[in-house]
Amino acid sequence: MKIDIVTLFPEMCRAPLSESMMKRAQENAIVDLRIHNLRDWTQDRHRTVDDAPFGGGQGMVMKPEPIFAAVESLRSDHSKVILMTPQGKRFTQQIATELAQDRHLIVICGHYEGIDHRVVEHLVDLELSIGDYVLTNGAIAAVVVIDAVVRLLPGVLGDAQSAQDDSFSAGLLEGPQYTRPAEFRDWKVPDVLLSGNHAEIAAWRKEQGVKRTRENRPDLLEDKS
Ligand code: 5OB
Repeated sequence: MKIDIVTLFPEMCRAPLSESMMKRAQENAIVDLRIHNLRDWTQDRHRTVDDAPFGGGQGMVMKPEPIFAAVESLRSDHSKVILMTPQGKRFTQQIATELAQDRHLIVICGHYEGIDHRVVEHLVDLELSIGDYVLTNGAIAAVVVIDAVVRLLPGVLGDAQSAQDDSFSAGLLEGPQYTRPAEFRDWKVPDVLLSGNHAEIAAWRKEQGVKRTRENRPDLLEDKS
């Protein structure tokens, strides 16, 4: 998969996308990731990327010209153009799975005040938000989406099964995990996990997953009668 990120803050994306699985995916040529500075597509001496809003109001709006120039220079006929914006559709594991099927993603990161709407109407295929909170700009949101998509690409995860079993893929949260030592500061690991009874362990984990989901994420249980 090819991924182009277009941002005003390339350094905000660089480090998190250069570590761990993202690093290996690039070294193994599973993903070809490029991070671009939107200012490279400006034409004026000041490299202007934003301007005051028509109709008045606070803040600045990102100008359309550099964004159109960037996407038009990067895209081919199988590109999906994504805009990171708080007004977008909420990003989910389902959407990550769908995006993992694409050949080329172009991810545009706006700043929080907004973007000329002609970009949304005439250039963008999909507007994505990562959740209901304010961020200073879309670069960190883009990193979240790219991390979630790239780990699903064939050959990125060591264990093919682990993508399947994760929280959200299963529709429930995972239960608690423990490792050595079996006793730490008087707190013991639940006996069942040391029992060697795999059926009982599986049942316990399922039950704990349901309990945790009910406590922390009741919304995940709601449509399931
Ligand atoms: N807040 N998702 C939640 C977002 C966001 C802010 C963004 C982009 C995606 O840009 C300011």
